[in-house]
Amino acid sequence: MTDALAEPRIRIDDRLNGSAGDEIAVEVRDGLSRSPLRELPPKLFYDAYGSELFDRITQLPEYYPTRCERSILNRRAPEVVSTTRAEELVELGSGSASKTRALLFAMAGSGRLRRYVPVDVSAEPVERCADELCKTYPGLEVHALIGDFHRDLEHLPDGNRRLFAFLGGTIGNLFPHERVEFLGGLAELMDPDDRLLLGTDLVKEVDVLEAAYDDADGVTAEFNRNALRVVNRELGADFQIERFEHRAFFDPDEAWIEMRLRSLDDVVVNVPGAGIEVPFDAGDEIRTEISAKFTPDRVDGELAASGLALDELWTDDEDRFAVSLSSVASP
Ligand code: SAH
Ligand code: AVI
Repeated sequence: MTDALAEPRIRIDDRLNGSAGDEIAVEVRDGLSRSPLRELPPKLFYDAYGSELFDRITQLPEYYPTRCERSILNRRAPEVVSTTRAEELVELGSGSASKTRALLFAMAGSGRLRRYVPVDVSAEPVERCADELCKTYPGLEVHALIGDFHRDLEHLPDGNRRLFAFLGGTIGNLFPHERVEFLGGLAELMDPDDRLLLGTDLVKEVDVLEAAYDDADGVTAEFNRNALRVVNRELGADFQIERFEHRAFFDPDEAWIEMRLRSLDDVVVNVPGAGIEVPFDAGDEIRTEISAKFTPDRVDGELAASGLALDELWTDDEDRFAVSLSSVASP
């Protein structure tokens, strides 16, 4: 179902359109029935409140990824735009698109900026930034896709010389098999003139990594518990949110951060909308997110395994974060 805001250059294609609840019910039932470790999908963090919390996280002193990626994009945007000659920016998991502005600014400067296509499950930040961007760039069209990037990319509008951007390290929130499937699907969608700009967080000292996911002000803890708040609201569950403790640790074998919620009590949680009752012993945990950390070689390898060829890879001054540019590999 397609919908338009007051501004005629903005088009919002809402693929969730009321169906999000049914899908969440299936995902929550599967995830909370898993043994030995229960699981919830990380997209549950991002209702309007969770998206606001994420924006607060990006400003925390401990959370380096946003600052590092922004420094790379600010420095490299002109080069990205001149080498790709992109006319259209398709951004997956765009959120409030704060770092994307450098790319749009450079595209506008080249005289080629035509359309911005943000894709996100969270409608509020996307609608807000569509309005702002149309005011900033008078000729820009915004075609937003509100949906799940695992499922809804077939609804992307056709386009020419598209720059796909998947920033923030969000690719690391996918499990390895999901990453290859996701990037492979993207490679199939891409034309030879399209490019993928991918942000990946890099492996580094464990204390730096763990502090980024367990900040002193407890914003990340609140963000993590928000998944339970969403399950309570969407599925009528009775999680006592404050009785679940935030945990974040680096797993060196998997090279990922895991975020979990640990029950402080023996309790049975009812989730009527998913048709389940979930028993917890005190100390039992739910995994809510992985956030994989890469090496440049691993980025190259995963792109190649997905049918993409690495053209460039840039890091920030401290080598904490990488942004790569790739294209569809020739057969
Ligand atoms: N790109 C931004 C935001 C990253 S936060 C940045 O770099 O700062 C991750 C974003 O992905 C959120 O806006 C969230 O709503 C969105 N997201 C998470 N899972 C998603 C999914 N399965 N499909 C679509 N969007 C998703
Ligand atoms: C969106 N994603 C890349 C963030 C990350 O760092 O994995 C989500 C996040 N989780 C905790 N803090 C931020």
